[in-house]
Amino acid sequence: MSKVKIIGQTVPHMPWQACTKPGNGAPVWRYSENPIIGRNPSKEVARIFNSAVIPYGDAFIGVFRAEQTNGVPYIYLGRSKDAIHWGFDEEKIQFVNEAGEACMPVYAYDPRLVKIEDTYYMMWCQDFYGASIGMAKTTDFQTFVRLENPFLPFNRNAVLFPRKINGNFVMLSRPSDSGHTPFGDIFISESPDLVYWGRHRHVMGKSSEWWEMLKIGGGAAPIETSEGWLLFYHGVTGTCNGYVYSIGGAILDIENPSVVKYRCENFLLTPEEWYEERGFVPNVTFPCATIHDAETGRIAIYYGAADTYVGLAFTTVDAVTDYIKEHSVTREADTEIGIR
Ligand code: BMA
Repeated sequence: MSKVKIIGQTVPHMPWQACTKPGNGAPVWRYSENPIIGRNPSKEVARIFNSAVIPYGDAFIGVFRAEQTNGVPYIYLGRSKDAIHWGFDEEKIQFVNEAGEACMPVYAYDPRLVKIEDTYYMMWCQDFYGASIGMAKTTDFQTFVRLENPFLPFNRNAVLFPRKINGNFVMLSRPSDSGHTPFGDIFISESPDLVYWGRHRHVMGKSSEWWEMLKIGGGAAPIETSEGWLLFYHGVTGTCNGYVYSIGGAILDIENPSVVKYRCENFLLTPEEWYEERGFVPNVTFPCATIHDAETGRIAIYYGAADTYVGLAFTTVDAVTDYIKEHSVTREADTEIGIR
């Protein structure tokens, strides 16, 4: 039993591997068989990365960012018994509107997937006169009904919390431009009905740490714990040779998640392995989901690697929250209720 409690379901069949190769810092270690999804994973799909998975029945299901061989990103459904070996549908997800009519985005990428009560919600980045957030819901992974686009363009990296807070749906997002955005802070918004969004607050911004000096963005859906909402996010730095994407960690207040309780000054994972450093876009580790077990406190982090592969890393709720707390540096902009 862990010291810090994960509030959520038990997932005894979740993927797990004890640490055999400790990293030079945070208690987050890679799966020895990474990457778990390689190039050309299915028909007409060149690369799968930046994808979200979730327990489903006694197995797992996921929504996968698939770069088609024609260069257009779309979201495909995948299934797995062990959350490591995945099979993918040959057809992309077919979205419909409330009337059941086809309602396909022009392109779709970087999906996240969250279960709230009996419904699964996915959100992704799409074209709405520029980069912005798309949303859909499903209860059976057969019919995917589009919801209203929550925000105006330009925006990316939307992540819904896995339960309502004070009666409202709550979502992180990262206002951006429509290109390779050279700025970006994480904001939070509330909605009573997933149509009308408001009470926008600032959560946290880039910091003076080298690995998140340029921009940050929400990653995996926050994990509810007895210490607060555990958030794995991405932090970006600029080099003379392009951006580098690392994974960071923070703990947000349970009742008011615009307040950052702890924020780790060190990255939790940064590109080091060949599949993170070499690919379509080198030097990217981009977290989009976790699978976690309330009984053991184990956490599996799914991250896109080099815009080419999917990697898997592990930690435990005790180890990672201790590390985040021991190395926490928060600034006033993190701890204020972000209204100005
Ligand atoms: C971001 C998004 C991600 C991608 C990253 C690195 O702007 O497009 O999908 O992983 O850039 O290319």
